[in-house]
Amino acid sequence: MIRTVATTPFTDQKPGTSGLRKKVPVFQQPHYVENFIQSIFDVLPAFKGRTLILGGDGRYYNREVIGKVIAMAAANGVGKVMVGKGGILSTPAASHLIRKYKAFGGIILSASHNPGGPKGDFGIKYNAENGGPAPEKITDAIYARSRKIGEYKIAEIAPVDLDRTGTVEVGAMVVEVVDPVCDYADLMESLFDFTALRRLFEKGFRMRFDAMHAVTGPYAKEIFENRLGAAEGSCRNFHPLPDFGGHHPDPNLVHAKHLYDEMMGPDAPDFGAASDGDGDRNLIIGKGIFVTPSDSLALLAANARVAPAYMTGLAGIARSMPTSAAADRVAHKLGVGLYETPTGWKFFGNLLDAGLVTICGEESAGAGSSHVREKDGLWAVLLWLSILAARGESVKDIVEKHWAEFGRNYYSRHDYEEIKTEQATRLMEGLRARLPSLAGTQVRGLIIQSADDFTYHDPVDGSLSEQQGLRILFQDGSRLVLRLSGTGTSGATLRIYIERYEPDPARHGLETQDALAELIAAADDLAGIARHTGRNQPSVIT
Ligand code: VG1
Ligand code: CO
Repeated sequence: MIRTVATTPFTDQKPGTSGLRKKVPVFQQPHYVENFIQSIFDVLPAFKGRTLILGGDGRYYNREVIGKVIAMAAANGVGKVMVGKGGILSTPAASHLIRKYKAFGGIILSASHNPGGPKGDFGIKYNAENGGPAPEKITDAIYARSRKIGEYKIAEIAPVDLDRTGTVEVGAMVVEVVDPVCDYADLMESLFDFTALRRLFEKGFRMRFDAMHAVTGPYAKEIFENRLGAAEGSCRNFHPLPDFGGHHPDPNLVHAKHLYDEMMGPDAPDFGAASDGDGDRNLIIGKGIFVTPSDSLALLAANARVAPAYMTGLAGIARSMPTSAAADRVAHKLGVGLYETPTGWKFFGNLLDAGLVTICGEESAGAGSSHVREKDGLWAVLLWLSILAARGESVKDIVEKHWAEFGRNYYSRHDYEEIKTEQATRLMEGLRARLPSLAGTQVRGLIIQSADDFTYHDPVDGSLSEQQGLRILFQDGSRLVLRLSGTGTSGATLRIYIERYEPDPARHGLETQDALAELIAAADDLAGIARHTGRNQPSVIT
């Protein structure tokens, strides 16, 4: 039986950089989830009778919301829901299923790298038919609808057993519970030379993969240990837990410090990697060297031809604006286009769909390719392994040779988390107002060449996205970027991206924070970070 339930709108259901993210108790308010899901169905074009992909990163409240979405999909005329067993699907795996089974879209339940648990974060994201996060046109429409919604439809059904694969009928709709790993692992096997990778492990290559008690555990076990023969125990923290074991599933040097310490230690394996809550990010650490995500993107692009899927070369490379220009130098050498987009994977979708780019990446530990429409943590790890297998050199040697050839983009991001929203707004507005007068002036001995607020013109659909980050470009090619996070769930997070290019190989061995010290000081002079926020240092440095 289908019920139509009267409801009143919430005013805060505006999707951010990657879907709607809030604290769990916010989602637990009566009608909150239902309103948002109905808003999605209300704005989508014809989907009646078609397939919806559904899954999440397994965090607290995942199963409850899966149940609600199934009941609402049945009431709204969806033909079939394909849901990962246990309600689990990594974000890249969901993207793949949407494409493979020609679904009209997918609903992914995740707050990615944010902590989970009853007081932690939760999130809902809609992905479109191409497998990618809905573009702003759709998320704006969902938000507009959520502010007017007066009722939603839900079917009264017996709960579906999510722990048993197979097909059940739910009213006029079919629910298929699928193995979340198999199709994705097959996709990886189609892109990379698994025989060559197996040989690498046979020769004694040691890796450590930390799934951080998040969604990639079962995927990593299957791919690295079962299919590629990495030693048992190569994957760590591989049981997905609803609260990620009380940790923060963010693969960076703060939250994956244990991995970093191991990789810097005397008995370090050859290669270390980790992924985030929903499996779309990657952290890469070699023996004795951390690879910044911006460098990793450049290296993956420069060496991609070692993998069968990219043997014929890349169509182009895209990076988010705050990501370092290391990839630009690679694109230049390869003679392919380089596209600079706003932060968030949704902006890569059009470029990938139009065949303009093959590899994309963000400074926030995201890299991916045209194989899906999301960033993909395990894909990045597999491409790294492919490069290591083909070149037979260490991560450190490969990175240092890359710098010697292209120069090094020293790069760091400083995050000021949970500052007061008014303070963050005042800081950004103050600097934005001064941007037009900055060109030609000096700060800390550095001459400012230009300053602006990044506007993106999508070359495919012509859409415009404004206010995507304040940029200060210096005459020597250095750069500062400031923007506010669109994924946080309490207060505001200020992100400062700092970059300096160093062509001279004799100066490639500096400590990153030392190499950037002047620029870091310049950022404070320009934006008054300490003055506005009362903080003397960032909460997280990556
Ligand atoms: C952050 C990152 C951005 C990334 C987004 C989603 O957004 O900076 O590059 O695409 O998270 O990643 P923001 O607006 O907080 O800076 V994920 O792995 O959380 O889905
Ligand atoms: Co993520």
